[in-house]
Amino acid sequence: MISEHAGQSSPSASAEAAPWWRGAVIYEIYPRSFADGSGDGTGDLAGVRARLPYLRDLGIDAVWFTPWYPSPMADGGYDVTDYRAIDPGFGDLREAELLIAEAREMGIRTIVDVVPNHVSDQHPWFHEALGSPAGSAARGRFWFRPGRGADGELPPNAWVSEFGGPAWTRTTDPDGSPGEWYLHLFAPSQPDLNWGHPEVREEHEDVLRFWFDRGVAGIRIDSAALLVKDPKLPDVATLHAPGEHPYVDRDELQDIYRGWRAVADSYGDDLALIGELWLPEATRFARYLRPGVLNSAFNFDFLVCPWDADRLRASIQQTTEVHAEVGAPTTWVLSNHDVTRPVTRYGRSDTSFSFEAKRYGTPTDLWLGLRRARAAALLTMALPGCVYLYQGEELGLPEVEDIPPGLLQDPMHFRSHGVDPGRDGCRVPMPWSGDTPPYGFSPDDADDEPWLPQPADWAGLTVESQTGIPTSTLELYRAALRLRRDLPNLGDGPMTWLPSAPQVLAFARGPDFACVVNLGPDPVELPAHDHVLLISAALKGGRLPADTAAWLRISAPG
Ligand code: TEU
Repeated sequence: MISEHAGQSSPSASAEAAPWWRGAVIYEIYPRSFADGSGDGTGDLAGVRARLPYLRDLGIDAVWFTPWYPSPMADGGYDVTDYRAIDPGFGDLREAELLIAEAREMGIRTIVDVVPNHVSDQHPWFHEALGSPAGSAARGRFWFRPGRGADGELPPNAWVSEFGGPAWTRTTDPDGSPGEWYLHLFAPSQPDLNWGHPEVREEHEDVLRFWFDRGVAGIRIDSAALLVKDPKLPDVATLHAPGEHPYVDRDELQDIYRGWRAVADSYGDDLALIGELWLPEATRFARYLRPGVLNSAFNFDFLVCPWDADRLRASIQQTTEVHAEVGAPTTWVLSNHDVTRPVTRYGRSDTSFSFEAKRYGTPTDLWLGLRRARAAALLTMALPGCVYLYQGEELGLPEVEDIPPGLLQDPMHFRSHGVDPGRDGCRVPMPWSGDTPPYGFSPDDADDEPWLPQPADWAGLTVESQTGIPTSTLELYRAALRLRRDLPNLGDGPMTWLPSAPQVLAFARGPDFACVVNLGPDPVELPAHDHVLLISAALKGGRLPADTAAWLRISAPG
């Protein structure tokens, strides 16, 4: 049973009784790149433990670790060989337990990432399957099928991997002849599990218990809409009725997650199940957030929005409505370990995000991008519900776009035949201090360089160099998070749109707080207010300039 930690401050004072996950600020840690305690150039749990005071002082409520389990790292840890252990490069289980407990002492909850769609091709189950004949029970945990064509030389269907290329790879039988094919919606080193197999279901429910027993407060569910496949494995059509796509958002998922809910609820009522659901249709998305299923999900609709007032307003409005219908808290996400850093994205002519559009050599104005990213941060932190921050976002890090090709790691890059720069650019190790790489990421006497090279011009972006500088992005985040904790109407709760010019977003939280964001080219008048609580860039002649957000104390009516 998880007990409420005494020192835990409520994410929203207006909601003392509301569960923590309705209004939390959740900080995503990509363990490889957060802090390196051992000096081998890769981040680890010792590094995170040493930086816990930084996270506490930043003012977050929880950390989400992307997978920290043993993994060949073919997809940055999303290729897991053992869900009940820690990758030796990161530490060990004992250290994870210490970390979870120490974080909790500081008022920080821990969320772990569970990857149920697939395992590593080095997972014992897959080894067993490869060593077993066609039709065997061991192969039944995955999707093995004979090929099409005279000699089975064609994949069983035309599904395309999320990383590009075919979603099937052919195996070789023990005698050296070509064998069956297996399904992988991601890289070939990530074979998909068959969720129709009872052992797959039992195994995952047991993995949840394993981590809940160690004090974690929530689970982030990777690729949560993809687990279930139509067993007939039909080709994908142009249009599918809701729930009838062969592998996206199938209705059987609801029952799987109801099972997970029951496991979580057996520990009390404050464990969070958070879905990574990339779904275009808001009402289908919201079905996962009904009572008895998941608690919350990442709001990718908001994340992919361009820097455009109408589009953002529409996304915020729709998000708020569909979540209210099912009683779930809204979430707001600007970045994560998969997408282009906002400072870079908002500095381009196309400020939306899509995996397909990523290209080398896209012209970027980083000054403009940073200005907008800072305004977007204040917008996000003022909206109702939960906020997800990705490590380095609080430093205003840009995407690193000049990683030497030989050092790139991301399968998305390689499977696009080098057309897509991949996701390494948002995974570059954090700069903490000093003037040159590794910027305090590794100890001074480290043997190895960071696993991805850090830019030579990041001295001004380190935690050390931004600390105490009132205009720095780090201090903007610190101030915003402090206010978010102190002001009773931020976090979970209602919002009210205020009248504004078309290119301005303005809304109130409670009777005396307003957030105003100017996305247009010209300065605008601020609404009547007592004083400015926080602002992402200086006022211009008393007006709110372009690409700037302000938090205002307004007078309560009457
Ligand atoms: O990402 C999943 C993901 O991005 C896709 O499911 C998404 O739907 C698709 O690319 C959109 O076209 C998660 C992790 O966040 C990512 O790092 C992993 O590589 C991936 O799962 C596989 O585990």
